[in-house]
Amino acid sequence: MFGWFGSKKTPESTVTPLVRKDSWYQRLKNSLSQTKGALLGPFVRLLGYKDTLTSEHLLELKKNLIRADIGPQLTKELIHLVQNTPANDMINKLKDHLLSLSLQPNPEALKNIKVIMMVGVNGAGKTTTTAKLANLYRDLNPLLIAADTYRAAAIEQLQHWAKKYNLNFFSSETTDPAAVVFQGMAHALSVGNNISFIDTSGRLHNNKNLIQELVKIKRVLLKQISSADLRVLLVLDGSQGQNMIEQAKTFQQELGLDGLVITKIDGSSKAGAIFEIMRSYKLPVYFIGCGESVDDIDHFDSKEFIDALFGDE
Ligand SMILES: Nc1nc2c(ncn2[C@@H]2O[C@H](COP(=O)(O)OP(=O)(O)O)[C@@H](O)[C@H]2O)c(=O)[nH]1
Ligand SMILES: [Mg+2]
Repeated sequence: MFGWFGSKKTPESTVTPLVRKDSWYQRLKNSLSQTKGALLGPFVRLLGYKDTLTSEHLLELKKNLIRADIGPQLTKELIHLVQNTPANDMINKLKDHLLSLSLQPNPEALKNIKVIMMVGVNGAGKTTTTAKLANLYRDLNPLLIAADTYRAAAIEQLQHWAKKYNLNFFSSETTDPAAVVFQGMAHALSVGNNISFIDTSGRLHNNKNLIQELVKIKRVLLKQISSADLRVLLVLDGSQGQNMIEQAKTFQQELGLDGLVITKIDGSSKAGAIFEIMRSYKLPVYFIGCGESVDDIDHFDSKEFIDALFGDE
């Protein structure tokens, strides 16, 4: 099982902008339909065009915002914002405010990335996302590094994706994940993989010793590449709602994060929580995952996300 496979050829290291799939917006809309349903409950459709929102409307809206897991603080803020607002203005006001809280990486900064390290709790979607991203960046001759040494099954899971989608793959018999990463990066640098994606094992965010292992991996990586080339991304299961906030807090404090990946926004009505996380921790969302297939991922575009959430009609 251990070893590597893949191409030795080094393509030109020009970073080509990723081609947006036409169907992505539609998929995003479908995936967010449950959160949208929670957010815009039936009363919204019943509102007369120019009605000023009454206290009953505001109460309904408040329930909806809580249902979509927007969180108590932001709910309060949004309700305050739309008081005395005609109904036809309400959605635009909500959208504008959420847009003002949203953070996404600067496209220029994206071009520097040489290594993306995934961290997060068990089951958040790290391994799946690692593979999806390598596929998304396949023009850059990416390398997958299997550093979840706790479970042989995790290495096999990543290897399976690599074989299926013809992606370069590295694993090692070493059980120390930092050593695997060091070897993997040395391999990537010698072979000429322009970007590497590192899968790590799941940590309970409250297990400080395990998080220290991630700190060690990061330290080892920074001996091989500069911090400008590294992104440490916390993978969050979007169906976890407000629980994501606590995870972001600990990983940010203990490890230091560059951004977030939100997975499983399909099948969840709690995607609203991501706004509070962006605001509280000043962390941009890099990618959004909306399914189990290899192409169910794309860059986070806050305007597109909010349009998909509220409807762009
Ligand atoms: N519906 C859905 N399932 C996902 C998504 N991302 C991952 N999963 C599933 O979530 C489960 C856990 O994913 P995995 O990548 O193994 O999580 P890890 O423990 O963090 O590595 C798997 O069954 C994945 O297929 C997503 O965006 N949508
Ligand atoms: Mg995994």
